[in-house]
Amino acid sequence: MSKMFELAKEQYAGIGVDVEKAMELLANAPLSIHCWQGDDVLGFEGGETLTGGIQATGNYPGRARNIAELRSDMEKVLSYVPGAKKVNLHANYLDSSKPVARDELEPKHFETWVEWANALGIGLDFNTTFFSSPLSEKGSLTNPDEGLRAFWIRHAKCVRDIAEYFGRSTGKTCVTNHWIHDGEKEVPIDTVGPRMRLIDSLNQIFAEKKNLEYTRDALESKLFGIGSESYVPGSNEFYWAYVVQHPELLITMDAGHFHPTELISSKISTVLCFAEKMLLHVSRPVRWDSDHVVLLDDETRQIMREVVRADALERVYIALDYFDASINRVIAWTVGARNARKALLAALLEPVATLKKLEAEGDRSSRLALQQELLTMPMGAVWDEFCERQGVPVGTKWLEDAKKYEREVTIKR
Ligand code: RNT
Ligand code: ZN
Repeated sequence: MSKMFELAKEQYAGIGVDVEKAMELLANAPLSIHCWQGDDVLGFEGGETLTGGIQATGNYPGRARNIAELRSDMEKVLSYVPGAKKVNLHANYLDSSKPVARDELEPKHFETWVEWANALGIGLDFNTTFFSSPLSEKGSLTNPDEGLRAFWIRHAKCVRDIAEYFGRSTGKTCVTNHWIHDGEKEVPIDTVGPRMRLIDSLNQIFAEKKNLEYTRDALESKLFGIGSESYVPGSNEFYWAYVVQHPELLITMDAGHFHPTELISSKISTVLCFAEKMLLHVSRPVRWDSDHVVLLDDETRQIMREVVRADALERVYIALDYFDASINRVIAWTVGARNARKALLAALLEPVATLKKLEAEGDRSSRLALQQELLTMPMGAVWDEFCERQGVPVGTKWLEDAKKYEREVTIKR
């Protein structure tokens, strides 16, 4: 144990914070690390373009081109990020030598992922993949063509079966996120029709009840995308209403899916008043849903504070969602994941009971003063100790290793 940590621990104890307890909670709170930062969201169906209103910009060398490369890169990232982890897969990351239609996906196409996850002792999360397909150019679950809409309903059903298999065979609940890119560049005349079709699609997809121990389904809303600037049927109020009517489903809130001045941190407590659980996509929008690497910025910190202050660590699934192709992808991945963890640590190092007491007593001046003092408390020493105990590199050591991996592996691709 470092001297710095000992001193930090004492200083936190002085304001009523149990550092050991905070580190224990941090170690056990799973962080779902998305697979798609490693290959610019392309997946392994052989496609070379990303469509559906999202974009990975940049062409830094070293993109993972196959499953072996992606797993190798992810193993690096996992080794740099302390605490419990899950890996979040998309349905287009199947392992198959032959092409498989998205409505014909089966657990067997993801068997090697389960073996990989089990060898690492981590859980898997999952996602339907509606984007990057010629069959969803005019939409997926809202598609006016009944044949195509039925195709995408079948896709979602396949994904739910695979998710259940993930949960059963890893022993860890698989959280499955559903996001559709459907929407319009201009406001259509009929704004109700697509939404009614979406309701019908969801009703069909979720008609079969799954074992909630193995899998939970979540619906991700969005305000707009590239090419769907004016109208998105799967808006926040749409899914929120649907989820409230179907309490076994969860709402997903992505930090980049609202108006630029709207913050998901301010919405968490409302969701928690009405829903058992929820899913977060921790991301960073810069002027639009740009999916920049997560920083240790005010909003990321506020998101984690809201979760911790509401005592909701067990109720909020925390997943990452960003993709930057303009810098070293392993480093981008790691920076965002470590930042999400650091933000959670900062939240766990708050004297929440004291702050709530001050608030209840009406002492808003002390509440403000204490919060501001907290900002310069020695969290870094606790973070380093946490990394040390979790067996991941301390400080910038991981960066040296990541640069070495770049020189020896990714740059040669
Ligand atoms: C898109 C959504 C969605 C995707 C991933 C790849 O705006 O945020 O979560 O980023 O599914
Ligand atoms: Zn998202």
